Amino acid sequence: MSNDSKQPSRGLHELYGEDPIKADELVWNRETDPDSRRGFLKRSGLLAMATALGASIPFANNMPAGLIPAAFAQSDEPFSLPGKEGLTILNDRPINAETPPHLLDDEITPAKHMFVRNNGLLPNMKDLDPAGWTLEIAGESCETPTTFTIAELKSRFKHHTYQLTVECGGNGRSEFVPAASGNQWTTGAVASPTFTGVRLRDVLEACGIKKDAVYIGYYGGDLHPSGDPSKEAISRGVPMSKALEDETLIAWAMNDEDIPYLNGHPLRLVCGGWPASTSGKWLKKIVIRNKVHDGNKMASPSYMVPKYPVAPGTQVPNEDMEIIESMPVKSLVTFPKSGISHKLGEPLQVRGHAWAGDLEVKELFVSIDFGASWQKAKLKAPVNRLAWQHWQAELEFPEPGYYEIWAKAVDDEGQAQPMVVPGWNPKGYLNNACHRIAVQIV
Ligand SMILES: Nc1nc2c(c(=O)[nH]1)N[C@H]1C(S)=C(S)[C@@H](COP(=O)(O)O)O[C@H]1N2
Ligand SMILES: [Mo]
Repeated sequence: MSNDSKQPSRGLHELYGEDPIKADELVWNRETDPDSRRGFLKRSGLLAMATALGASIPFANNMPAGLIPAAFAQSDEPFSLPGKEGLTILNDRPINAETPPHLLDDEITPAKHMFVRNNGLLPNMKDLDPAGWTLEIAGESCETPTTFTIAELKSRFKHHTYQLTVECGGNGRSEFVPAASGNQWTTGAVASPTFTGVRLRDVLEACGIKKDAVYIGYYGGDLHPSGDPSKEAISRGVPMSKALEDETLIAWAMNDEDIPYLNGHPLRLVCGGWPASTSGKWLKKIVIRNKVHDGNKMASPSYMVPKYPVAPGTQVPNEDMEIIESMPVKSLVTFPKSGISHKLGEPLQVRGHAWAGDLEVKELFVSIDFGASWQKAKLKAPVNRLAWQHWQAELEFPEPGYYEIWAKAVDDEGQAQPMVVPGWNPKGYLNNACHRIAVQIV
């Protein structure tokens, strides 16, 4: 196949002419450009866009600010984002980019292939100095509010490393009909790198958890898209039971290196297995709450689904929505890349990963006949709780032609992935339908 990541990247970078885009240009410059209606494409005039498209844009006046022409968005053309390789851009304001399935083939997701999901204006890189960074622990259910430097966190508490699967609650949204608004994630808003840090539990216990504590909430160093400093881009949280789990970390490293800028450097919360919106980036503050945290994007319908099944397109009253907790069972086919040709008579090795929120995946099945029959794949145990699991199978095909390889995971409570898009919901969360890839047998 022609499109591996070693190829010179084409596509979006052409919008910028000769100059490669630099990381700090991705940052909204609040001082010099407070009212700018554009994000990191500010250098790209319409002329540049038209040149890159090879055509003029007759209705250019109607284009919303910051819109990426569909000719670039959601193609599998690699584009350049600092520290990232081969991601597909979905939105430039704020920056959101997902990973094509074949680039998630590694057992541990490399930093360059981890998706990026932002709700607001990125913090300025110069404000992210780990030496000056502090984390405040407070809230009405905290006995002794305390502020820690990263050095203090490192010296006072035991370090832990876990591989943790983080998936955006909206991963798979693009398949819902009628469409839900928001980033049209296909399958790539998921990753499973290792994170190193201290247990949230150890830090909270050192600050004293009052008996009435029910929830924690986080605050990050990014800003609400309006730029209004009194509002947060996002401030979500988890119940105490999840906060106090062994694997819930305040992390400063990912895959033994600094966490990438776009993924929350220098400190982030990681709540594996839950919607990644609970894993606060650029972590500044954690509050211990005596009620369900009420930060931005905790209110219905954000990150909520109906309490009962609804027909597609139903208007669901806010009070009938509930907060998403553990993510559902899901899997990916990460090898081969969809669209390859393969020779008849030679067995085809296929592989991928499977995960199931707080649960473990028990079985993984593959089908080459649109789900009429299923073959059991080899499935490995997770390296630790909340890490994704690797599966592998060898397939044989009866005759030349077009085939799809489908993968279906089953969790340890017996829940399987559906073959079609499940449970329509107003915001398009929790699509865990089977992943499919195409193969030509020749
Ligand atoms: N401070 C902050 N934390 C955040 C977000 C954000 O916009 N700001 N987005 C959340 C959402 S919705 C997701 S899916 C994950 C994405 O993490 P990533 O960008 O490192 O992949 O971060 C979460 N934490
Ligand atoms: Mo998300």
